[in-house]
Amino acid sequence: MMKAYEATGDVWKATVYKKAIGRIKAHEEPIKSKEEAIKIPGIGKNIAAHIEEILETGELEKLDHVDKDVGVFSTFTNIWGCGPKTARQLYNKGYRTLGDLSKSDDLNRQQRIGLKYYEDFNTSIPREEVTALGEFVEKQAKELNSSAKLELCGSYRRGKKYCGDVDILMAVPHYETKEEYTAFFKKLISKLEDTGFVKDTLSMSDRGTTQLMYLGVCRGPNYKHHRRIDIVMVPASEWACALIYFTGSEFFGRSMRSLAKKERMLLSQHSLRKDVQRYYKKITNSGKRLDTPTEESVFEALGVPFVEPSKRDDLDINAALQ
Ligand code: DCT
Ligand code: MG
Repeated sequence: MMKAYEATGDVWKATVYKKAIGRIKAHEEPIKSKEEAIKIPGIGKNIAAHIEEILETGELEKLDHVDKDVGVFSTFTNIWGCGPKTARQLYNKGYRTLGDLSKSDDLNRQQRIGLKYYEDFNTSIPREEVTALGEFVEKQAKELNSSAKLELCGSYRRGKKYCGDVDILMAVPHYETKEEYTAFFKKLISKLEDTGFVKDTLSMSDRGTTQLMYLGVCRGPNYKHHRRIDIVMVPASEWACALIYFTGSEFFGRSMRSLAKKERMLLSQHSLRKDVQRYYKKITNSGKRLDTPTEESVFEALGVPFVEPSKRDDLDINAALQ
């Protein structure tokens, strides 16, 4: 249903379903009835009724009425780098299948890579494989600099058994100037290419900030599938705030930033700042940067108890405090 509404451009309804999907995914227990469903925040009467119908009949009749072309749309949006807008454009140009697209000039370089690994990218990664891929990168990094630090983030750090991609955060203590860690990072990526671990590169950027982000495709030495890998390199002083950001969930991160705002602070993937002045949405004084060597120190400065990564899936830190 979410894909259907995305296809028709009904952003509002798509968001309602997206939110519900997130809540259902994060729900620890199997949902066995409409009554159980409706107790979950973010699940309203309508979606609870859909859940009941699926539980009782194994199907959702409303989906049958949804345009068949939605199938094409969702196939296209499952191509890495292809969002709803591109999917609609491709559809309007007459493409209907992945086969059609493979002969087309209408995809950009990244989308062609997305298409090439379509099956693999749409297959989730068992936790053990993420561990092994992380260890491989760590070994290569430590060969370049034995004090290199690496942490697997995202859904992996939140303890999921299956992950959508591999998210790695890296820093080398004492490498604070951008030249130092950029040189290290470039060497590392070349090494990963030379060893045959990295198969394709989607992008490498610094987004004009202190952090470098590599997006690519890798395959472990003893593994069958090609996997999406993101590696982010940060100056050591930004480690803790970057760790909170890349661990997610996106929802949790957003709630932490809004908590900081209430405390007249500013939390980003770079740092935590205090005594921040705002005029409506505009920051008029960016205050003073706090020294936050660890994740714990960030929670402490915000005045909230530390939250284990495994509890950050669907947690709104503001609501948890009340
Ligand atoms: N993130 C965020 N806001 C975004 C995208 C990402 O805060 N718009 C952060 C939180 C999670 C982390 O980056 C990694 O992102 P993903 O890999 O997209 O999410 P994930 O939680 O690791 O889930 P998946 O298993 O699907 O990769
Ligand atoms: Mg991830």
